[in-house]
Amino acid sequence: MSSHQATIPAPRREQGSGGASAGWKVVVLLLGIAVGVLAIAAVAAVQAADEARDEAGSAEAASPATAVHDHSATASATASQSLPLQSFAGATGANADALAKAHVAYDATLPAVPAGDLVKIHMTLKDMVVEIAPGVKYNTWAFDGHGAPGPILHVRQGQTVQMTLTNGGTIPHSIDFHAARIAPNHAFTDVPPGKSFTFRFQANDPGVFMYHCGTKPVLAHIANGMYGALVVDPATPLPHADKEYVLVASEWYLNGDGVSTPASLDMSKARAMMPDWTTFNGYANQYVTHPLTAKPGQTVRLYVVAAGPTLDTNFHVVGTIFDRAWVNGDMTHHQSGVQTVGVPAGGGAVFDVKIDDEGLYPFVSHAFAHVDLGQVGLLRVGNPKGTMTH
Ligand SMILES: [Cu+2]
Repeated sequence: MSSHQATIPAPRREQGSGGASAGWKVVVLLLGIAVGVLAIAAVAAVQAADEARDEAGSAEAASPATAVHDHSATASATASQSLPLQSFAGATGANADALAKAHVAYDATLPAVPAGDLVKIHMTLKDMVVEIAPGVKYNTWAFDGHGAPGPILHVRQGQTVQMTLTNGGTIPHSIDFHAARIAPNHAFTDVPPGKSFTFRFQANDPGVFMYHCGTKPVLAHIANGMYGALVVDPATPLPHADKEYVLVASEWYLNGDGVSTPASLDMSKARAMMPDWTTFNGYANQYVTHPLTAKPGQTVRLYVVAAGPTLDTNFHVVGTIFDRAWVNGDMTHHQSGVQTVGVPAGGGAVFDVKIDDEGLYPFVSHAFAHVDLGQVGLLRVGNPKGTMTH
């Protein structure tokens, strides 16, 4: 993987002889001119980035032909300047609406619990290009060959999970289950390309848990799509729910707009926590175009994981209040009448809403930069007329 080096060692000053002083003056003069030119370029780049963000704010951003900002190359020219990072927020393919409609939304439906005491899971990792927003392609490392997040897993408290990871990629990877109490140095070990590794753990703690690749640098592996959700049902069943959906929140950091050629990870932006897109289940706004559904009066259970790699999700459903919120995935008790719940990066929570009135109910991260970047969807209750206007 490509990792941009953020810190550059300061230039070394050589201990020259006195006869070289005239030469040093010329060098110092040239350096002074170079710093001045770089400062002007930096100001221009900041202005350009601001303009790009303004443009991105308009819904119909056509494919902007913006060049990839090579931070590592530019950074090597100067030791102490912090350089502007270029945002590709909102930059989609030209026919964004048609592309969004054509996109097959990630199926958020919670799958059934497999029968038996032992649940065998086999994932084959693949390097693959996926779409993360209309017309925006990204080079992911995909846990199970279908993009990010990886498959939704569902077991019951007390079942044993047997996990086999086959590495079909080009660098080592691993899998870390937050639901497991197990020595990470044995279970979450790196699997070399072409190899498989199997381990078992008993899912004794109910809740909704993140799983992810734990290979260093973890920031890069999660940012490249290596994450997913595991739901562990309590042995004593929860109150009945009519619909159960799983939402994995995450953010993407792009080194290009991804429109003409697939983007890859920009580590500088990942470190700076400056995402281009934030999503539920890997694709910006997909449940706005393809809403989750329920009938009036039904109880909808939402399992939410914030995969990050870094940012939290402030989960909220517009137009209703959580009837039950199992905060932090603590299934021993729930809160009631809660409006917004913070789901920390690497954490999860479970929410019940019962909505009686037909309508379109947006679910969001109420940290609204996330909505602007794509972490929003709709719960369509009944068959309301019209569309969401805000
Ligand atoms: Cu990995």
